[in-house]
Parts: sequence; structure tokens; C-alpha cells
Amino acid sequence: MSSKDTDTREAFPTDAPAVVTCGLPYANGDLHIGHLRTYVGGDVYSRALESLGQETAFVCGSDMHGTPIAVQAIEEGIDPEAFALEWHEQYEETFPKFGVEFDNYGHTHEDANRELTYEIVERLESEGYVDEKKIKVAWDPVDEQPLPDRYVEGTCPYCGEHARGDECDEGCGRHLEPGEIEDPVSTISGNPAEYRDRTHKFFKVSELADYLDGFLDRLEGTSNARNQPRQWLEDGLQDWCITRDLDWGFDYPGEEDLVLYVWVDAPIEYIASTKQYTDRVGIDEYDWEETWRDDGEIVHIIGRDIIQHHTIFWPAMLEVADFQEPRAVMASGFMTLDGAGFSTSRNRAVWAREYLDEGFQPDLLRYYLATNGGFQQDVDFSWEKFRDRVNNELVGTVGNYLYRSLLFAHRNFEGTPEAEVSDEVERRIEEAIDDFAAGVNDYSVRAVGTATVELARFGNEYIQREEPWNLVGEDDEAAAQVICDCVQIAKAVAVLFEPIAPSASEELWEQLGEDGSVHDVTTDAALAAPPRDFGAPEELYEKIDEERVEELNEKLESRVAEAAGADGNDGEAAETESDEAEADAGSAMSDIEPVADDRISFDEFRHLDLRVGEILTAEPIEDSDKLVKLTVDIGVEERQVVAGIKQLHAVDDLPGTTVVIVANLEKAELFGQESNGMLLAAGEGADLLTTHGDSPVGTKIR
Ligand code: B3M
Ligand code: ZN
Repeated sequence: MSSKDTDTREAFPTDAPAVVTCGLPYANGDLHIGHLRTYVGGDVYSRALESLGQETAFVCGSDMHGTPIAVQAIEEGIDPEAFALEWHEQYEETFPKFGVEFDNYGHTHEDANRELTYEIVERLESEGYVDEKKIKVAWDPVDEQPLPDRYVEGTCPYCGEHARGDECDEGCGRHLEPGEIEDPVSTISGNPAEYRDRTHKFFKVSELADYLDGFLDRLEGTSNARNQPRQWLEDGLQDWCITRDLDWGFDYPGEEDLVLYVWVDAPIEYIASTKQYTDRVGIDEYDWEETWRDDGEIVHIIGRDIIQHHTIFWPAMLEVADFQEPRAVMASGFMTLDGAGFSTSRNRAVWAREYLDEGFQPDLLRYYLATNGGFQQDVDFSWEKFRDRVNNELVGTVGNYLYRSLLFAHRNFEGTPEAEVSDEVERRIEEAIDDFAAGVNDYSVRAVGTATVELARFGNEYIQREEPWNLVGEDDEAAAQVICDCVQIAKAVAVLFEPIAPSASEELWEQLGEDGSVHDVTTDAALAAPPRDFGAPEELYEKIDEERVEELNEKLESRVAEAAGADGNDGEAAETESDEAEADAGSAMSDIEPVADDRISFDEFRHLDLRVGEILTAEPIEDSDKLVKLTVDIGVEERQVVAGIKQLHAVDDLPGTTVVIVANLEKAELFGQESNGMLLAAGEGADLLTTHGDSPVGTKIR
């Protein structure tokens, strides 16, 4: 995880201005806590840089263009601009509620971005890096329309997994160029697509291979972001198609029928958003051009599915257009919920708004997201784990230390006693500051967080060891010494925990009788003397009860069941993969799902009526691109079952297959067809479960 080049680059803080960016969320749907991981990570990182005294801008914006927006807007029958703007406004409101405070949050459809995008594209043209090529693009022959990116799905030519549009989001994770996807089908009409010739613009990335080779040597950040692109470079770079047959987006200069590919103007928003920040605060406060055109420290924080865009295409564009290259890319792992992927369509998510409505402090989630594993590791969320970490670490270690030490100080000394901080404690705080700074320089938000938790743990041990309660009245000077140390540790916790828990730290700052905001101080303040007087402290973190967890789990379960009922009981395979959330959760790309923590009783298992069945007939459902209508003999009767396996199996080959059916599942209606049972199948490819011997149809499975 630690960066290999820290000896060649000056460690943070440096004299140059920094910019920290987060991957732009597509403005096309509700945010859930899986999305928040990158934004919280970015916010923690930028706050931590500032705490080290680094001049830092933290910017982001909504990604308004591309087929992720167009396809969704079509589905909802709204104009893409109005559609995206609505989500943009919602994101703009939501982020600060989690303490994610961008210095500027713009969007890609603004003039600032349009101007910079044209500047850069014109530069690519004038430097001779743009070519025109005739290529095959997917086309819907019935609807007579081109099918760019997410308008089409099919099979990845590299790994054979199901892929969607311009990315192999369930398999190898590659960016796919137009024309690459095999067996293309329109996601809009379900029609099989054909390939037709069209002329498009290409950015000659292949000519930048040498530059990129050197760039990757210099690049810092998480190891996934530094290592994965090596492979792509070794495999040989393809030129990159930068136009699309689409109405929505920035027009390609001088071409009426083509818009710029969303991935061209999206990262340019990082620059545009920084410029908007300068426009607002003034050039003396922050100069975007110094950062981007001169010698800024650019740190990109992204999800690991977009490493290629940020380590190949983007630096290549910056290089040709003569902008500063990124210093670091931090790519986060995916998130799962109770061991499985988040799913917007299955309503299997903890929604950002829901978390707030439940009344939880944003800092609790920030802590969980930032420290529950390394940034590039996959992280699982469950309400149980959340409760455990909040109760044990935030309440039990940090909160407990602060409350007991400050209460003791207040009761016995009405604040900070007159004494000097001991050498031991001073050294321990210095160590925490060093750990914090090392976290920043290792691009580890987790290390930034644990530096403080460990300091609080030391504080608990220290107060326990020194027993000031036995010293008061016996040896007041010694008591004063210990409590002075304890208050200093509390102050250090306020300063060093600010990036992780900004609200709680602000509250603590106030409890300590400090002026101003803890957000504005640097790590030196951890060792500056605390104010003499302060009042009775209040507990900073609230414990989460067991019942609360049960209640939240039940809510989640019933919601998923409800969505499944509305969607039909045809199981995993019928799930449409066209939503962003699943791509983010990337269950297929992550490691094997852990086994659920919760055990069920044998009795619960017995309630499942699983039967051996034989498929008698199979017929595709006309209007659906996923569903097949089956009749299945389960011995006692013949059942009609609707299953989402159209694209995963040859429908004609299905009759005669022995399958396993959940026979006592509630009935559902799908595309006007009753589904009376569910086929069991494994994984995204809907590998059908069957039996090995010759158990007759109707046999119960136990
Ligand atoms: N809008 C979202 C994604 O693919 C995409 C990021 C753009 S970052 C410049 O994760
Ligand atoms: Zn693939």
C-alpha cells in the first residue's frame, strides 16, 4: 500500500498547492453508503493534508453526460439535462450532510467545463494526436439507431463474461472500445444488434506509451492503481475512441453528428471545478493554474473500476495538452452489504438518506468507511459490524477516554491544571502526529484514523496506570501532572481525529474551551497548551443497541423481499445488471463472498420446500430481454416458472434438463405471466443446479 517513490518525491506537506479530487458520480440515481466510501475517503484525505499544513483544494462535481444518464433518462421519459440536474442538486445537498465538504462541487455540463474541454480537445487535434477511423458500431436494425456504450450489452471479448457497453463490469474490468462487445443486444429494445460502419475520432494514446511508462514509475497512491496499468501497457495500448453517436453531451468541435465521449470531458471537470473554486475565493487564496498548469500536487481518489481511465487516458490527455500530471491515484476496493453486492434495483442497499433519517451521526459512518480495512481492500458493511466498531472503538475507546479524563479534570481542576506535559506523553503525541503524517504519505486513510484511536487507547492505559483518583488529596501536584497530560491527549485527539470525525472533533474543541474551529488548525496544535477553564464534558458518541441492529436488519430484509416480490421471484439471474450500483459493488470482480455471519436454524431450513424437477417446455418471453417461460414437472404437478436466463442459456436446449426448484415460494407475476416457483442457479452466469444420480422428479431436497 505504501508508495514506492516517496524518496524521489518530496513528502507532504510541500510548498506547492494540492488538489484532491473524487471520481465524479454519474447524476443518475440515489446515493447509498457504498458510493460514499470514495467521497468519505477523499474528504478524510484532503482534511488530513490540510492538517499537515498543505494548501489544498478538494473538488468534485456530477458527471452529467454519457449513456449512463441518457439511458436512464429515456427510461423515465425525461430530458437528460433536467434529469441529471435533479440528481446533481441532490448530491450537492447530500455530501455535506456526511461532512464531505468540497471546496467546489460543479457539474460537467457547465461552461467552465465546456471551455476547458474544448481547449484540451483542440490541443489534442493541433498536436496531431487525433485520427479519424472507420469502425464498426453496434446498431439496432429495428429501431434504426446507433447503440453506443450502455445502449448495448453482450459478451466481453477478453474474458467471456457478460459485459455492458464500454466496460466489462462483471469480468475482467476492462474498458471496451466500440465494436468490441460480442453478441450485442440493445438494452433499450432487447433487439439483437448488428455492427455498422461509422467514422469516429480517435486519440492516439498508443503514441504516448513511453510517456505513460515513465508516468507509472512516478505515480504514487495505492498499489492497485500503480500496478494494474502496467499490464495494459505491456499488452500494448490501443487508440481510444473519443466520439459517440449520441445526442447528449458536448458536440465534437466541427462535427454535427458526434458528441465527445463522456470520459473525455468528465475528468476535465476536475480542472474546471478547481477553476470555479479560484473564481469564487480569489487567486490569492487558491490559484488553479498554479496547480494544473504548473507544479500542483494532484491526488485522484476513485473506485478501482476506473483505474484505466485515470492512469492511462487521463494522464495522456494532460501530457499532450501541457497540464501537470497526477501525483497519486488512490483506488478504493468495492463494498458489499452483508456479504453480497449492493443492488439499487433490488433495493438492497443502505441509502445515504436512510442512514441520516435513522438519526445516526455522520461521523460514525465516516469512521467505519475510512478505517474498516485498507482503502484498496473490499469492505463489507453490516449493521452488526457497524455497531461493534462504533461501540467498541468510538464509544469504548475514544469516547470513553475523552469523557472520563475531561470529567475528572473539570471536577477536580475546573479545567486544565497548572502543570507541564510530561515527556512521556509529549513523545506519545508526537508519535501519533508522525503516524498521522505517515498515513497521508502512504495514501492510507485508515492509518490516519488509527493513529488517533491508538492515541486514545494509550490515554486509557495511562489514566488507568496513574490512577489520578488516588492522587487527589494525597499528592495534588502529581494529580495535576497526570490530568494535564490527559487533557493534552484529549486536545491531540480533537486535532488528529478531525479528518475522520469532523463534527465530533468540533464539539470536543468547544468542550475544551478552544476558540475558532478545529478544522482550521494544523497538527502542531495537538501539542499546544489547552485553555485553562472548561465546563463539564458531554459524551461524544452514542452507543448502538442490539435491538436497533435487529430492527435495521428487518427493515432491510423486508425491503429486499418487497422489491423481489414486485420484480418477480425468478431469482438472481433475472436481475438487470444495468444499474450503476451493481457496477460499484462489483460483486463478480471482488473476492468470493464471505459466508453470511448469521446462522439459520435447521427448522428455518426445513421450511424451504426444494424439489427435483424437469423442464418440459421453454419459451422466450417476447417483450423481455431476460425472461424465459418454463413448464417444470415437479412430480406432484406441472408448474409454470419464469426465469431470467434468456441470454445465459440456449432456450431450445432447456427441455429435458433436471433442475432444482424452490416449490413453496410465493407466486409472482412477470410480464403478465405467473411464476410459480424459482429455479436455483449459481452466480451471474445462472449455472443451473441439478442432481447427480437419478432421483425422480418430485424428490424433496434436504
Ligand atoms: N462518472 C463514474 C464511474 O464510472 C464516473 C466517474 C468519472 S470520474 C472522471 O465510477
Ligand atoms: Zn472482460
